[in-house]
Amino acid sequence: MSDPAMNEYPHFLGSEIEQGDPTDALFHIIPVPYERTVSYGGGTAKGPWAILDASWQLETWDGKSTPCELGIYTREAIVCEGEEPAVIERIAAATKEVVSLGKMPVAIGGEHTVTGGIIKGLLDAGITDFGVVQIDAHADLRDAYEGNPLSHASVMKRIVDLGIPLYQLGVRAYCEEEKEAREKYGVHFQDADQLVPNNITEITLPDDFPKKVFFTLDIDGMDPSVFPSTGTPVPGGLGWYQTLSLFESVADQREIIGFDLMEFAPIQGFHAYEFAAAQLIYKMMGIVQRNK
Ligand SMILES: [Mn+2]
Repeated sequence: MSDPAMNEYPHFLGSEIEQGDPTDALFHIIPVPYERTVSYGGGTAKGPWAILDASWQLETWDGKSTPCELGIYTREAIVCEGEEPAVIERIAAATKEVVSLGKMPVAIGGEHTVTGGIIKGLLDAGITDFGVVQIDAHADLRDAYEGNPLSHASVMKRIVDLGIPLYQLGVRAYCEEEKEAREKYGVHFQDADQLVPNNITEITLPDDFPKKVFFTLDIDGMDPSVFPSTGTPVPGGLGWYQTLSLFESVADQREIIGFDLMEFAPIQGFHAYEFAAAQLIYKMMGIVQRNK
């Protein structure tokens, strides 16, 4: 990170593109430096700034196409001080605004709790016919964690509670309560112990899975050898190409209505991870572009 004073957030890919009119940009980056319910290591509040800063090192050509041709607008970072429900409301309001413009929210966390706010924003904007596909090391299906129903370990429980269909990929740490929640709510999943040893790079969504998908990427779903820069790393995760291929297989089959990258906690002095996170977001934009 070139400047630890994080008052001003750099615009995504600001070295190459102007921050234009929001109505001209498909992708609306929403930085959410929210960090509250840390279970182990900290630092996710610094994730958005570090990733945006690193995005200045990206090439506009992602190897297959030029995603920034669709326009990238970086919104003001969400103010994350105050009571948790108030912050969730602010995230939801920003998301609703993006969706109401007919644009695509791309949120950068912050802890995974943030995704609950984005989902609320989609619902507030009147979108109800969507499912969520999640990459994560953890199921995040506890009803509450350490007494907190707004914990990052409960974010997917809040989502299935709303009746939203869920497909989990890469999970390798979950408790009995979460196993029961999977059964009760009919959660679809392919865990890391199936995906990684068999190098599975595509999935087939069930026929009755909604046509619109919000894709949430908890960076700890990927292997710590790729991304050690996260609060609760677990070995045996997804690789770089595997993650992108899985995302692409979902984008092939469904309409991506937004995505996020959560739980990235920069490690000072290790720029490789920040750059990798920025590139991952840009490559996901490229996959969206090529599957439109
Ligand atoms: Mn998570």
